[in-house]
Amino acid sequence: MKIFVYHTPELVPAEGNPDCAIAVDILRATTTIATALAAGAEGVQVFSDLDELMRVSEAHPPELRIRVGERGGRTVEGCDLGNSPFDFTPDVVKGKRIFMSTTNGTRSLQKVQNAKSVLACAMINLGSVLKYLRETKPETVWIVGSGWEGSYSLEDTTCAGAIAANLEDEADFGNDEAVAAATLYKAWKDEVEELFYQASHGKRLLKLDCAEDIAYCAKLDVVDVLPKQSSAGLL
Ligand code: 3SL
Repeated sequence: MKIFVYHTPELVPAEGNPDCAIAVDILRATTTIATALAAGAEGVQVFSDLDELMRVSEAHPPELRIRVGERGGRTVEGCDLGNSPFDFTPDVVKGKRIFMSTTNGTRSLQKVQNAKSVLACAMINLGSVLKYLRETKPETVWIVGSGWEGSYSLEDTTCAGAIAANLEDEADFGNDEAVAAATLYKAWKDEVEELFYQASHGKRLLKLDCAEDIAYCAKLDVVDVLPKQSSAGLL
C-alpha cells in the first residue's frame, strides 16, 4: 500500500487514478456524512453545485429527501438543513436520501469520483476506514483534504495524518505531505480538539457558535460506518 496525501482538491494530480481515494473534511462535511449514515440515512449524494443539487433532488419524493446546503458555515436558504452533525438524528434522517452541497467537502468528494473506491473519512469513523484499508490492501491510496477555498487546513491534515500514522508499519508514504501529516498527527494526537480550535476554520465555526460541533468532530471512533461511493451515492 502506498499512501499519498493531498491537502486540497486542487492539488490532486490531473492524471492517474488511485485504487482508493479518501476524502476528508473534518469540520464538518465528512463528519456529518458519517453521522447521517450511522443515524440511518438511506444514502448521501454530494454536489459541488447547488443548482444541480436542487435539480437532481427534485426527482426524489419530498418526504424521502433532505436537502443540505452550507456556504461559509451557514445554512443555504431553501435547504432543509445546514452542516451541523447534531441535526442528523435518526428521527430526522432515517430512511431518507440526503442531497448535500458544502463549501469544500463535497468538492473534494466529487474530485476523486473516478477512483476505484471512494470513501469519506472523519475522526469519528477513522477505525472503520483503517479496517477497510487493512482488509482490502489497495495498492495506491490518495487521502484528499478539503481545505478552505483552495487553502490548506490543519484539521483535514490531522485526520489524513491519523490514517497515515496508523498504517505506517504496513504502508509506504508516497509523498512528503504524507510524512508531514503523520508527523502532525503524532505530535497532537492527545490534543486533537485543542488543535481544531486553533485552526482557521475552527475559529470561523467558533464565531458561529459551533464549539460543540468542533468537540464532536474531534472525537475518535464514535460511529462504525464506512461511507463508500456507489452508483447511488455514499452508502
Ligand atoms: O467546507 C465544508 O465543506 C464545510 O464542511 C464547512 S462547515 O464546517 O460546514 O462550515
